[in-house]
Order: sequence, then structure tokens, then C-alpha cells
Amino acid sequence: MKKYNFILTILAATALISSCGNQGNNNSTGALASSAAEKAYVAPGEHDEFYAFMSGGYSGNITVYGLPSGRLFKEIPVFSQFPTSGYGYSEETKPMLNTSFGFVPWDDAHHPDISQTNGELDGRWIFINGNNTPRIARVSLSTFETEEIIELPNSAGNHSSSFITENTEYVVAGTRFSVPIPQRDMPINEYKGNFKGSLSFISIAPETGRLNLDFQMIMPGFNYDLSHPGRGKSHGWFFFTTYNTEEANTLQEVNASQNDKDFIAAVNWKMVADYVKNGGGTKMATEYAHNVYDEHTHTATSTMKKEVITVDPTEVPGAVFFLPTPKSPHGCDVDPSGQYIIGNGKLSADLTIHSFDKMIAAIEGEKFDGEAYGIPILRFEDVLAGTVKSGGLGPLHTEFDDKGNAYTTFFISSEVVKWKLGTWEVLDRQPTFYSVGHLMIPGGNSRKPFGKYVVAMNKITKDRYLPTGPEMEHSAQIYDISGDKMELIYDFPTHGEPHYAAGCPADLLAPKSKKIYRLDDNKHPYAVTSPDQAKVVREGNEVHVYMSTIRSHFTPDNIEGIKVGDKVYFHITNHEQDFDVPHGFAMIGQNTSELLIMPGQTKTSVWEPKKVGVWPFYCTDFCSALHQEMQGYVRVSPADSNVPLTYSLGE
Ligand code: RUQ
Ligand code: CUA
Repeated sequence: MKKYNFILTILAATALISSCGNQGNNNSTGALASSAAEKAYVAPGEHDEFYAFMSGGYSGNITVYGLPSGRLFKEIPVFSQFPTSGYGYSEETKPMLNTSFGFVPWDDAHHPDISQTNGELDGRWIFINGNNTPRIARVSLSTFETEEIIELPNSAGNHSSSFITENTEYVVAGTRFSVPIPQRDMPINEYKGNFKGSLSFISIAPETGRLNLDFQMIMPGFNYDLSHPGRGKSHGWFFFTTYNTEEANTLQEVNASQNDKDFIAAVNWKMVADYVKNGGGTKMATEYAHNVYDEHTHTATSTMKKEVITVDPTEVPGAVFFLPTPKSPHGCDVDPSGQYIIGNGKLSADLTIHSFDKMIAAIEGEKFDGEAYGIPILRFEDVLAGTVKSGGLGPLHTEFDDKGNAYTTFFISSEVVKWKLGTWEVLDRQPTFYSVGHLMIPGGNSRKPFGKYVVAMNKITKDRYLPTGPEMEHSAQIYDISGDKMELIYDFPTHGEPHYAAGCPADLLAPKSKKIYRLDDNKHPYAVTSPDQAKVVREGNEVHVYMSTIRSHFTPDNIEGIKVGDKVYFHITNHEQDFDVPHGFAMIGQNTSELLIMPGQTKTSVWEPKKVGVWPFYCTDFCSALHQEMQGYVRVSPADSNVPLTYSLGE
């Protein structure tokens, strides 16, 4: 009831704001507003219709929400240490955050994308990019855990990432900041002609999802901002927006806006992949980490790779072309049919739509308008499908529904504009609150969108919620788009800075969501499969505690004979085989986070006791009526003591 009133209040406020000057808003108060509230209302105990996976931006993670309720279900740690579960703190997961720069416990996550089969969401995995220390992660959509992270050498500002080809052949990543390749000590003002941008094609093993950096294209030193795969007729191509084709290296806000047009780079990746398969490309020595988490050992390993195959685009004639696109485009989106490629000058009012068929015809007719570093430039007029005279300002990103409509966000004029593919007419517009970046329609980046809701993700929150000091969480709005006009139905705060998001129908994931890890399938080397196997083993000054947990007991619960200067490894196996019964583990003064151990799982935490005494540990997750009793003690004696090692098995 409370929430219901809250929604009404928001809707009333919306109507107020839009009535004072904002463009044609067709929300109103009264009866209409209450039906809008009903549309977002998911009754207690009922489930949402869609999952929404939002990137966490500078939180480094992914958050999982329900649509249309806007309820937060989970935060999945990906690139950032996460004390809530012990990700990046446990011995098993620390290797996930290893890089060629050492342990990097954070990143800036931008664009999630769900795996596809025949251009439709298949719900196996979700991929996301680390922008700062270039990495791509693969997250399982049955365990909702990060299973793999691959670092990308020769890359910087890994922004035009991570997008999936229509049969999940490749996850593709581009570089926003061109850099010297290979890296070397050189003057920054010699950027032009010397810095390069790499486009990475990471193959995905069909069964396991295992990632392999197949090849990198070494492109001219532009900024490759965003990208999307071709699909349907354009499957086999990939499109990247570029800016700073001026190759300026300072005062970019001015110097990178000199050219009237930048480019969309069209890359025939199938052609390049064949070229590489047949021995093409150059092996380059480099270094990058490849980290894989094994669900059976519950343990990640990190391997340092030493080599990558690079491809000079001029070596593969016919594989790369530049499509002129108005000044400094940002988003690069492809419609469900694969015919239209949308790239908008981000300071302009008009949207530019390129035609895939026209592009192919222009390539076949060899109608070029010069070249850049040996890459042919097509003529703007030859590839242009149409222009949307939007009346908005600052177009960024476009998504699609299943009825031939496109929805574009406008950062400067704070709105979503709905328009028709093919006729380019504007059909509707709705204000957003405020300064919208990306938007998301479930499946909106595939051949089969589910055009029921669009979520707008905003950069500025201001007055939308109760103030919380100088910073507010970013706001998002959900619009019902099932009718002719978009209708704002809900407004909710997000976590971190969601750039992009990916959504899918709940029934694609919910039935196969994992409930427990099977204890008899636990291959962790320190697992104890029954409490009577629990033990404590000393090896020099390392002590290994093989511990088991079940409601409401740790075995062993008391340990004596530990000394200052020891390194104590608690290997804890959760013996529960029930859904949603994790146990936690925390030790006083330990220089790390707690662990949250899932049913059937083993996790390890290290403790280096510094002080003599008797120190308690306890379960952090309120797991049963006797949860408060779920605790134990470790007696720590001086380094030279001869207290024997003993432990209680609760006999
Ligand atoms: S960004 S607001 Cu995708 Cu990182 Cu456009
Ligand atoms: Cu186990 Cu609380």
C-alpha cells in the first residue's frame, strides 16, 4: 500500500515537471496514473516478468533487477572485490582479479550482453567489459557467478565492448584510447600516426563458454567508442563508432571535434577470422592474464598468456571500410533485421541511419571517397538510409522493439524518442529524469526483442528521491511501450552507474537457476564431505583447518595450539543441500572479508593471528533459530609455546 502511494506521488511529480515546459508528455494524473502504478506493481510473492542485468559502472559489478517492479535481486561481483560474499577475498577467487599489472581489485563495468543462438537470447551467459584495466568477463546465468575473466593486451579504455555475435562465436572488444602498440616510451605529441587502436575478437567455446583471444586488429589511432554486431543479413560484420579521427592528443573536447564527420568502422570479422585460420596475421609477444573459475573445485586459476595474433587491416583487402558519420558519434546500434546501422553525432539533433545493403553495393561498386591509413572510405550519400529529424538534442543510444520501432535517448534534452524504422518519422517522445545515457528493451540487441518495457538509465538524479548527501544513486525509469505511446510507470534508484543493461524473459533463466552445489560433486582439494573428516593439519607454520558447517555448528568449533606467526587457512565446506542456506565465516581481527559459503561449496579464508589470546569466529548469515550459537574459538599462544595442536569434533 505504501509503495502504491509512493508511485502515485512520483507520477504526480512527473506530471508537474512535464507540464511546465517539457515536450508532449501524455502521462496524466488521476485514473491514468493509477493504472500506470498497477502496471509496475508485482504483488508480494509474485514474480517479475523479466530479469534486467545492469552494469554497475564504477562499482565494477552487475546488479540484477526485476521488471517491471524495479526490485533489486542481487549484485553479482565481477571486477570488484565484494565482501558480502568474499569474492576477491577468498583464496579461491583472488586469482579472478589477477592481471598483467598484478592484482587489480576493481574496474569500471559498462556493457553487459547475453549470449545468443541464431540471433536470439539463449540465457547461458552474460558478458561484461572492464573499461579501465581492459578485461572481459563471462558470468554464468545458472549460478549467477563470474566464471571467467580474460585481460586484453594492446588495449586501453575497453569501452566498445563487450558485444556478442549472433551465435556467440565471438565476444568483441574495442579500445577507446589509442596507445602505442606495443607499449613503449615515446613523446605523447607524436601520437598522430604512431598510436593505434586495437579491436579484439575473443572466441567462445560453444559448450563450455571458454574464452580465447583469437586475434586483434590493429587499427588507426582513433577512439573506438561503441560497437554492435551485424545480425541476420549483416551477420559476419561488426560495426564500431569512432571519434577523434583528428588524432588529437590534447584538449580533446575541442581538438577531437574538428572534423565534420567521423566514421563507423565496418569490419567483416568472418573474413578476418578465416584469414587468421589460414595462417594469416603476425604473432606478437605480450602478456595478459586468463582467469578461470571451476565450478567443481570451486576454485579459480590464473594463467599468464604470452602471445597474441595481430592483424593489419590493410593485409585483408575487403575486410574493413569506413562509413562517414556526423561528428563524434557515440552509440552504434543495429536493428533486429540487421539492415540498419545507427550512429548519431552526439552533439547533433538528427539521427543518421546507414543501410547495410547500400554499404555492400557501394563496396561492390568500389565507390570510395579516399582512404585513411589504407582503409577505404565510402561516400556518405552512398550508404545513408535515412535521417530522423528528431527535434531532440544529444542523441546517444538506440534500442528496438518487435514492431519495427526504434527508441533513441537524448542526453542533452533528457528524453526518449520513439521513431519508425524505414519512414524515419518521430512517433512519440517522453522526458527522462535526467540526462539519460543508455536505454534497454529486453532482447533489444538481438533479432527478437520483447517490446513491452524500456528502461532509461540516467546520469543525473537531483530531486527524484530523498537527498542522501552530495551524491545520489543514479535514477532509472521504466516505460510501458506496449501501446502506441510510451507510458512512464516506475522510477527507481540503481547502484553504481549503470551504463548499459541487458534484459531477458524470466522463464528463460528461472527454471535453470542453480539451487545448490552437490556435495558429492565437490572436487575442492580441501573439501570435507562429512563432519567426521574435519581435521586440523600443521605443515611448518602453515595450519590447514578442514572445517565443515551445518545448521548450527562448525566442526571443529574449538582449536588450540595455534601460534602467533602462523598462517591459518580455514577451508570451510557447507554441508547443507538445501536451497538458499549459505553459512558465513568471520574471525576477529582478520585482514580480509567474511566468506559466504553456498550449500555444497568450499571456500578458504586466511588468518595470520598477531595477538596471543582466545579469539572467536562466527557464522555471519542468520541461518537458523540457533544461528547465534554458531560460533567457535581459536586459542593463540606465543610463537615459542608448546601447546599441542588439538581441536574439538563435538563428540
Ligand atoms: S556509455 S551513456 Cu555505453 Cu559507457 Cu553511453
Ligand atoms: Cu550458519 Cu548462521
